Amino acid sequence: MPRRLRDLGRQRGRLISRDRRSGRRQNGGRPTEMRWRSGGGRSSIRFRGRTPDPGHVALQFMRAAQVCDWQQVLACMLIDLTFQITAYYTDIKKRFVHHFGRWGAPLTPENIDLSRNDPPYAGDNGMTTEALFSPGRLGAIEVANRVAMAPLTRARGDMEGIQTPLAVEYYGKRASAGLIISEATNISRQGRGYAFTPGIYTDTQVEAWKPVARAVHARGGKMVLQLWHVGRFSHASLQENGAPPVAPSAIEAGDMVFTEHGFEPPSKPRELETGEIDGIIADYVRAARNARTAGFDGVEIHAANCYLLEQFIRDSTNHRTDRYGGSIENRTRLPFEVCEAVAGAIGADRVGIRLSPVTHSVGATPFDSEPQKTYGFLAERLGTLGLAYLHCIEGQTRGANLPESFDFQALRRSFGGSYIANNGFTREIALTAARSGRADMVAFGRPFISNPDLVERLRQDEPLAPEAHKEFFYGGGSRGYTDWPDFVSR
Ligand code: 8OZ
Repeated sequence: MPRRLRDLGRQRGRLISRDRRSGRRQNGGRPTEMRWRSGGGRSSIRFRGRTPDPGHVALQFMRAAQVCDWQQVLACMLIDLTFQITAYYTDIKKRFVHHFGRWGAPLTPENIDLSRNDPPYAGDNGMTTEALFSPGRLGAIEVANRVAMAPLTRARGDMEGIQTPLAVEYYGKRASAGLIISEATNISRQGRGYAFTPGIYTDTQVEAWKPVARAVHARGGKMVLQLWHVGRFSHASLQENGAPPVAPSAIEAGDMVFTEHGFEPPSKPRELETGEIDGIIADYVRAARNARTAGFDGVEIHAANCYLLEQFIRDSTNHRTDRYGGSIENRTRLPFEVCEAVAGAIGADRVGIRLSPVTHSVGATPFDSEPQKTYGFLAERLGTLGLAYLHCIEGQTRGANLPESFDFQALRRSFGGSYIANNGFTREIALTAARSGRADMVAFGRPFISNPDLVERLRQDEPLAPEAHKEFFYGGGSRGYTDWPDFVSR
């Protein structure tokens, strides 16, 4: 600290920033700790936290004013101001994307999303509303907070695809999530790849879903139904008359599928004829209309985890030569046409889509040869539809998590709309993601199994219940399904 303001010019002091945990100096990025260091190596005022809280800063200056003269205090204020401006400037692009959807969007009144009026960077001090627990909007769906329940297959229905009545209690207890995304739900018998998973293609199935939507709404929650066609990842025993599963190309999947008799290798699929594709799009549209009839707020198109739509996207599983294969435009045509048709049927602002550009699961599926380019193209096209959201599995669902091999923020920018991030988030990472504007919502999966009141636990920083044992994930009854207590009732 220079003794006098005029000494500033003489001393070779500099501002440094260090990472709070490691103590290592940071190059670029926003400082977590700022201090003035003079030639003598003595430091004085420190500001901790990503965005220093103005109250805290003022207090530090007042304390300093008691021991230093006003010139020193003024010097520190100027230095801090420079830091604040620099930090703000670094974030300006993120702020623009937050308020206007995408960087470079024209500044017209229609482009300003007024639902995004919450500050993307809340302070670390808890004085401002924590972004993760603030309300928001995904298209037409208003959400009470930014914690989504990710789709979780629980396989407790019957072989006719009728959802278990226990699902009413199961989903109802989790209604404090800002948005519940249902377990993946078959759009047709042909689209089924797992025993005991529910469907949304018969009237009886729709009736079984109705009390689920009612229970979630009665508790102030929002819920979309995830629409699913597994493509090649199925077994003839799950198909009508033991038919082979369908796929973009007749390439067998790896892994094991879950049939009525346990785990079996997937059956060799047959290649879909071009003329059959309109029928599959119509199945998605019927399923989406049924979901609305059942009372859901919208649908999520499952184009992730190497099921049918992703099998079309990737050149590893799509060797077609018609208009649905070959170029990136052709391979992404089916997911785009599905979204377009479903949006036309129930409104784009009630349709979300889930993608997973860098996962091998399911079916030990090889990546696309150019994931960033292929999925970027798809995201940009989807962006023209005005969908409610893009939901990404950032890395692998089952296996090593390598999100850094793919730029998800670039994908989000290409899409330009609301973004839900998913995969292995902890409370701390989720708070930071919401606060920094990295995601509009964060989807938690497995923690929701054993923590029905996950949102409240995250809000109050209560310890989470240990992850449910795998034996409870799929199949069975209420045990490990509806019997997890809220923390307040323990
Ligand atoms: C786990 C078990 C069965 C299905 C997915 C729908 O991978 C699933 C799923 C997950 O998206």
